[in-house]
Amino acid sequence: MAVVITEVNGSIGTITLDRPKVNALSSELIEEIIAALTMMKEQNLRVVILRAKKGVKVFSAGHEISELPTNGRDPLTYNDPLRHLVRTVQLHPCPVIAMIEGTVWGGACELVMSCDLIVAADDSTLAITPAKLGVPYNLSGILNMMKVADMPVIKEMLFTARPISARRLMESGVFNHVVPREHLEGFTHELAMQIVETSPLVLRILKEELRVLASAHPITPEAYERIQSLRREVYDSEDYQEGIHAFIEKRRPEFHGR
Ligand code: YZS
Repeated sequence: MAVVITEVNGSIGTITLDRPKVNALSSELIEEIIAALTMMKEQNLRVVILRAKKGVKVFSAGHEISELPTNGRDPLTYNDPLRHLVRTVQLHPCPVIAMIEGTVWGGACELVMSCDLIVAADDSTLAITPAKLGVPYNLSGILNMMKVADMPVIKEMLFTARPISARRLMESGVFNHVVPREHLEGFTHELAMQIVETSPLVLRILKEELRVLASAHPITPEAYERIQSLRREVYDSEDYQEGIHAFIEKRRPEFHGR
């Protein structure tokens, strides 16, 4: 059964997440989003809209938690499906607009923050939750979020793991536009139409220039290895196991710092 709905309307492609329950980003869902993006690239579409079904309570609950490893492996390696999806969106040749209704969690926040523009309903929220689940988020993922949110806001989001309102996300530059739910589709379509009227060759190079410049944060091999070793301490810890198991067992985690 397909877990995304793909539509093409003129030069605008729409990818609608349609996985049962809460659109958790399973490898199956991610494969289908990537396949839809590939098809839209081959068709030279000018804008892609990434959305959930109209009226959802949860836009996406983030990484499929049952697919996070509990056998001592790094949960967010370079080849994890979520990492692959984020890179595919960033490298997609035309703008990708995230159109958000409902709540967005964990890795799905990084996904929408890696889109080029975000239009959100006024009651939507983002919650970045690795500290609630015990997951040592990876460096490029943190950088992707730092690129769009002010440092005080990204710190609050990471350190509290609490949902942040659309209003605050708008103020801190994460969201481009916040509109009432009933205007979300129309507003996003208007924005997409403005993009369709521009030069595709220029947009493609502008997007790539911005991606390359925003990612220009060199670190030394020693610093990278130090961070990897600190991350490993986390995914090898009892707290990591506790975070995942507490979610599965539907209880609050008890973290002990070991
Ligand atoms: O009980 P059933 O079988 O119906 O399943 C429940 C949940 O277990 C399931 N579900 C998920 N399954 C896999 N992966 C998920 N991320 C996930 N989230 C939820 O969906 C069914 C409905 O969930 P309920 O909790 O009963 O529904 P509700 O009370 O409406 O609450 C919905 C939310 C989304 C608020 C709640 O399920 C929730 O807090 N989910 C976890 C959100 C989260 O923290 N996601 C982050 C996942 N981790 C990542 O993306 C990163 C790797 S990290 O950890 O670094 O942030």
